[in-house]
Amino acid sequence: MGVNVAVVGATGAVGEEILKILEERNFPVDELRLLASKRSAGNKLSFKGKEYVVEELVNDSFKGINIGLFSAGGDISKEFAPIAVKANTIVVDNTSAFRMDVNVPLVVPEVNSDDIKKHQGIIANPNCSTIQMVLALKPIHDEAVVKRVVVSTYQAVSGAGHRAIQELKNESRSILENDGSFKRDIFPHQIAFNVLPQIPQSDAFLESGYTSEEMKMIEETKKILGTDSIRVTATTVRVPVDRGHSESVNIETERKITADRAREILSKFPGITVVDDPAGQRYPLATDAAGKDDTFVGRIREDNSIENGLNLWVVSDNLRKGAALNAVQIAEKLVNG
Ligand code: NAP
Ligand code: 3JN
Repeated sequence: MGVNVAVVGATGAVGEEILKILEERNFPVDELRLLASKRSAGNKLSFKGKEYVVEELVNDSFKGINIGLFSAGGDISKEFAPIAVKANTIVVDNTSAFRMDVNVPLVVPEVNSDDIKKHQGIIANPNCSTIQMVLALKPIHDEAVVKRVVVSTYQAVSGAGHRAIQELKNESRSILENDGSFKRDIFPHQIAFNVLPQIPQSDAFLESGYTSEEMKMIEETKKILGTDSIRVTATTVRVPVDRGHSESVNIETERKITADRAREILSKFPGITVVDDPAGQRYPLATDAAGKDDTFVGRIREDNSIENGLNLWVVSDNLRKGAALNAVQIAEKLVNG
């Protein structure tokens, strides 16, 4: 039997990717409801060759819906996820609204799929930068116990939605053509031909000097790996890349793990492809990861400045494994067990 699915935020960068992935993976969709704001109500989106009309998200939107895939921002999730749960819809939430709630599992299926069973109506999808990092950390943690992580991210503009992708294109064109027409809307500074050490672009910094994106990586990693003892520090950075987040991950472990052994266990881990051929100048690239499902790991080498240290370069498609694919994989686990 099929599943009745609602996609909340269906017209967004993540929502559109969810539709693509449901179709590609032949998710057993029976009824499909596409929900967004009043602005896009009436627009048409296609799924498996059929056109669907986008509806405005309202309190009644979840009648008869089994699974709701939410990606319309935290405020919308806070308001409508409880309404959906009351209507017997299981919510897979792509926002930060419930990620740190003790009653809400935070899941990367390859890492902690058993946590799904503890859900009380809502399952949270982690932040994109966390997902790709914990995938790489998990096999190393199981082998050598991760003590500390120092991560710097290089995040694509698509992480900030449709309008951010357009802003990078428009600003790049305007600079190249020197036409002076460009007006900034999303990013606080020039993003074209630049690097901004601030994600998200709209929030103020926290009193600690960290951004909320950095705190998400720190807190979510502990929750997914099920330990408070991993110390994480993060610097999250926006780069003028369309799609694909890259991360430099420095790891300190309790036990020694050689680069060869790390290469071996990472290459066996589901959802990871090792691309690590320095002689051939082959390493993970955002342009190669875009459109792919796997998370790519390379530049695997020992950090000789400490006793048990390792450096990795980790790249993944932020809209796929970082958001839509991970959410659909959770939905698949709900359906297939
Ligand atoms: P986006 O391209 O700007 O799309 C936003 C979506 O939310 C659109 O479908 C929009 O509908 C809908 N929306 C906005 N206000 C709404 C309202 N009042 N009622 C119903 N729908 C509304 O953004 P995006 O990149 O897809 O991201 C959306 C959200 O997903 C983010 O805010 C974030 O919480 C989450 N996200 C998570 C990750 C992750 O790391 N897991 C990554 C990226 C994003 P309209 O077309 O009607 O405006
Ligand atoms: O900017 C990125 O690369 C990822 C952005 C994720 C994001 C954007 C707006 C709101 C989130 C998130 O998933 O943490 C949120 C949010 O839900 O807080």
